[in-house]
Amino acid sequence: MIPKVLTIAGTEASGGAGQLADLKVFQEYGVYGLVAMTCVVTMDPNKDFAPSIQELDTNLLKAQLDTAFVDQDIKALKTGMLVSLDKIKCVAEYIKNSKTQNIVIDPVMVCKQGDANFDIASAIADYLLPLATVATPNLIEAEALSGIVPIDSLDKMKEAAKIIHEKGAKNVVVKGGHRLPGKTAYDVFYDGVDFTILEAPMCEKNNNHGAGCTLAAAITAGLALDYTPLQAAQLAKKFVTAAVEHGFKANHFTGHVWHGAYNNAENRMKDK
Ligand code: PXL
Repeated sequence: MIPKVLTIAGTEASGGAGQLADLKVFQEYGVYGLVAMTCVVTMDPNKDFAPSIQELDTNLLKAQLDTAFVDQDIKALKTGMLVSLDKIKCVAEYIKNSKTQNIVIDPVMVCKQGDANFDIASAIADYLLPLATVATPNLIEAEALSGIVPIDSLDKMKEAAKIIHEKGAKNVVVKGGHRLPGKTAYDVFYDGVDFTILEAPMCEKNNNHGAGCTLAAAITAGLALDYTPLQAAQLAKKFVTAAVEHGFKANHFTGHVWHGAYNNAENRMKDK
């Protein structure tokens, strides 16, 4: 049976990040993607592509989760932008009551206007980290979750990973990606005992919108295929590195990763 994999996150209208990235990654991994949408992110071409977030009603999120969990056969799931305290609590309840064992928490902290990021960070720590098979903070999120500020070295990434593990995540991947200076893109994997540094040459081109979501989605799909968390993270690193290397100018404001790069998906249907 093809494993079902669910993303509980926001959609992003330019196509590179959020659930759009997740679903594209799931398809590349050969798993069956489902979506429960929390919000719609749009960018305004008349305001330098400034993003705005429209949150969906929490009852509509619940209805989507009821649909997705109908037979309790979701092999793995991922959370992304959850926007509000209300939704974080709702999603935590559904995860706790589900039979799904492979839970990836991508602690996206952007929230609707009015809520402090601090509230979102502490709600993610309280309600979601204890449920995480793997948590995948980027450096900013890792700073908010660990209190280590700034995280500007591999050692500090390791320290933050330890604290986030102590808050309940069984495994932690701190995504350094392109944010640390130098010629190598580092991520730190920690399972509570050992650290594994994931590395790839830094890509100079900067077409990396969607990279964080892509890495987390790839880990989720890997867990659904029965890779261990470390194996899933290592394969995801290769997958996202290819996606960044083949990133492209998706519009005149942003450069996106190409989610199909690892499998050369652009050639799949040619000459058929
Ligand atoms: O931080 C990545 C991200 C997650 N989810 C949604 C997004 C973005 C970034 O643009 O739009 C919906």
